[in-house]
Amino acid sequence: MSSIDVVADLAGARVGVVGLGRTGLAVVDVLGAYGARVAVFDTREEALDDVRVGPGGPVVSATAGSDEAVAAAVGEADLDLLVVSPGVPATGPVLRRAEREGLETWSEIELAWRLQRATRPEVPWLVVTGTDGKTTTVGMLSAMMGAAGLRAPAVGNIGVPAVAVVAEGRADALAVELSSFQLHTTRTLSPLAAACLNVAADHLDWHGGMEAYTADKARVYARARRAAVYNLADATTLAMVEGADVVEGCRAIGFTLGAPTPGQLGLVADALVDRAWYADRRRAGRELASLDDLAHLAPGGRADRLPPHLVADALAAAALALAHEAVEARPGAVAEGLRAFAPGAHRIATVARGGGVTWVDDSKATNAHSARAALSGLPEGGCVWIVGGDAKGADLRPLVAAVRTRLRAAVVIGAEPDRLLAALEQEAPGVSVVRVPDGAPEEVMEGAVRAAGRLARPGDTVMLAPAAASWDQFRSYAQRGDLFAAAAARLVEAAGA
Ligand code: UMA
Repeated sequence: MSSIDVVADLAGARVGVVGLGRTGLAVVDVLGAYGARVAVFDTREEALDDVRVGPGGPVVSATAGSDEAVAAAVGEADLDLLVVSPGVPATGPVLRRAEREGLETWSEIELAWRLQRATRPEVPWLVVTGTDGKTTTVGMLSAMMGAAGLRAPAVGNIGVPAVAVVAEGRADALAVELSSFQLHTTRTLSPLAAACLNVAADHLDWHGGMEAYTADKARVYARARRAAVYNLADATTLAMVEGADVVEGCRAIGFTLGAPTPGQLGLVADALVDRAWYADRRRAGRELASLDDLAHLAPGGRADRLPPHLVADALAAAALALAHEAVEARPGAVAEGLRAFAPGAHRIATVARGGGVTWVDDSKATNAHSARAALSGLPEGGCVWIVGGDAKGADLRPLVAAVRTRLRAAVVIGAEPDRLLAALEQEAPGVSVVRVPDGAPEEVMEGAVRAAGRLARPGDTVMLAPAAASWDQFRSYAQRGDLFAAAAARLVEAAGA
């Protein structure tokens, strides 16, 4: 087994790729372009259909089998390097076997970073992790850098493998969303600026526990060069920064929904204010943007209904973006970027309005934290909440208790709703609850939307924020959101007619 340090060593090297999803297929392409001989592995037989094995291509062998079979095959393949997809668990047989064999193991992010260093080292990475809000923050960050004239695509866990974008070689900077999965096997990344937005229990089975999950999130700050951005409302993120091995001169910058002190970005009345990068920060702050620049992201387009977490995301994105000299030279890019930022589909997206009722799709709220964040911006008693699905074993009582004052009513979906119904009965007595019978995806959502339409009063918001994965009744959270939007639009149209 030879050792692989730099991308140049890839020519002729034997590299294993585990997982042939979006990440693995992009990795195979890049490895092929650098002359590696690739052995691919997947637990799904059908996944192998997506690669061509044999002479003329980089893939020299393909193996499918159980986790254990894949681990054994990896161990016996005489590899120089292994690149694992994010889904391959830290505690599973593949990574354990690789460790036992002393096999160098990288995430796709590690490969992309090494490729970046080898090809265009001047291109900085600005990176974001956290349990919630990272996709929004990365989108805002990318938009801010774009407004400053940079080609700075949003890549990573957001759905675009970084390695493919680096291989294209056209970006000036990258706004990179990193999951804890990706960070686990990322080893030399040295970002210009890094943030962990918050930490709450998630993916504990993948990591093997909360401590391991937090430790992997903390890796985001390693070797940060200019800024390590943390959340004043989440002490864990500050502790991560304090414990991080950053490059000398790297600054710790906090963000807060309160008034900022020197070294922080925060909120003063309705202004997003910088007292971290601003030269005169000891005496004063500078206004970067106002809540109006975010109003298009609020239910019904109203700045007074902005969920607080979106403001926090915007402050974090600004703290990161200003680490780049092009944004620092043009701080107006922060407000401009926020105005230009369009959230991804199914994230607090207003999909219909009629009869004074606003219909909001936050199907992306697949856990309690994001559902709570979505509802927190709504006025008291004004929300008809469509909730439920595969809660992944989570206890939803604390969520129900936290949002009950917002609720007019709850419409419960999900194949096995008993625990959720009990949580509503216990924590939100007096709130009307309608249960939608199990059925085909279209029937379930049609039933939910009709029920919500009957319960909502003028001025209310109907919010699809399920706090659960969709898999028990829908193909994906995207399908769940699409069906909601379509049914809401039909209902509004029918009522108008
Ligand atoms: N596979 C194995 N063995 C395993 C696990 C998976 O062989 O132990 C195979 C599967 O059979 C499948 C392939 O690997 O063929 C799928 O790989 P993957 O699960 O790593 O998924 P990708 O398609 O490569 O997508 C990944 C991220 N997925 C996960 O982290 C689970 C995507 O994040 C990301 O957008 C994409 O890379 C591009 O970088 C999704 C996600 O759910 C959105 N992320 C989690 C989250 O945000 O909470 C972390």
